[in-house]
Amino acid sequence: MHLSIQSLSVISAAVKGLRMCFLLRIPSKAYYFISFIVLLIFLRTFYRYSQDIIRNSASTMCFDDMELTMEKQTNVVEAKHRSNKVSWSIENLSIPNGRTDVNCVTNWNVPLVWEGTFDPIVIDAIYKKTNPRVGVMIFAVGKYTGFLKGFLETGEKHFLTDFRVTYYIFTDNEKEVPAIALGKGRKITVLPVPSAKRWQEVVFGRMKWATITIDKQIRNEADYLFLMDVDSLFHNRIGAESFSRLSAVLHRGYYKNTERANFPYERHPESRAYIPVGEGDYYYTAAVLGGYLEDIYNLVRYCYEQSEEDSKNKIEAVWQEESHLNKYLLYNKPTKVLSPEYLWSDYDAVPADIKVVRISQLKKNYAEVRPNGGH
Ligand code: UD2
Repeated sequence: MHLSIQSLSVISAAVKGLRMCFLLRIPSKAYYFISFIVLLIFLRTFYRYSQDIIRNSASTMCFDDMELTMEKQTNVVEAKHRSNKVSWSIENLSIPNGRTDVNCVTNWNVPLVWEGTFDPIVIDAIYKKTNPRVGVMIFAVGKYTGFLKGFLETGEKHFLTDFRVTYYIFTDNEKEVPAIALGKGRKITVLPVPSAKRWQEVVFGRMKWATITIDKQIRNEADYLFLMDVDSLFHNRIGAESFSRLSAVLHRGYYKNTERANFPYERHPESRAYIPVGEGDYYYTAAVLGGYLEDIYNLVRYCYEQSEEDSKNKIEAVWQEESHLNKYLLYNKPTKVLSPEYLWSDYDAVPADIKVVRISQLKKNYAEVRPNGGH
């Protein structure tokens, strides 16, 4: 009990007065009067004391509330300053709601990444600590140089924006590589490759030139490496959730309504890309791939060597390098599978399970952009 000094002195004075009356045998009327006054003083003191308690507890509550509001505001400010300004701590870890409408894990128990299954701020902050060097290999041969501007400009807005990124542009026409304003820590390296008479040469050639160039140069310059089609635009954030030893993207055309037996794998046993009916988990696109440099190296070298073997036997797999890629991924399982959010297409309507389109393949006039036309 914390009675004020003033209250205590008033009470003790009243008690003293009462005792005096009692000792001096003052007439009973005066005695009752003084008792009444003492009672009043006591009640008043009690009242003031209880008011103090209420005020004190109220002010403690206000302070707590204020702290909570400040904490919330800090979180809001931090959310606004996401990406490289992020300083997350154990207090502001959020728990993603997860998804129940789609499968978020593969049969071999690696993540299948969808919007809603990770916290973009936290995951970027975790990987940012190691400040990885990211390489992106893109081929722009012949008319495909026309896609570079859109790819690079939107990549600068959405692709691993606070990370160190080098775009390796393989092209037969260096002059057509546009000058794009790049963010801090980001650059373009142009690598010459021969022109092609057939588009098939280019798509197979990606595996060959990627293998050669990793050996010659990129191995010393990147930790993570991506391989992407150039005829696409980034529409939404792609961040560190895409990182793993080997990350592959589900092809939008076959991720939910296609029986495994109907996947467009190479079904001719003569091809090195052959996958028998009854095997295979998913059908992956060759248009977006990523992983540790050495894992991507093993993959591109495998696809290059296998397609060379096919070529010696005058075989071209049904979906070119994508067929060999699917064969490789059947026996070398991806350590992360990315949903078709990571490559959708302007040709197709966006279904309800695709909450975010991160990259979308552009519609193109095949006859116009490919050296030998064709679909
Ligand atoms: C599909 C695949 C693609 C590849 C191809 C093989 C998707 C979204 N894409 O795309 O990854 O497996 O089939 O058939 O599933 N390129 C040039 N110059 C050319 C031709 C191609 O630079 O003359 C490059 C360019 O980076 C392009 C990529 O190769 O983005 C793939 O070629 P495509 O886009 O013509 O192949 P497409 O649309 O059939």
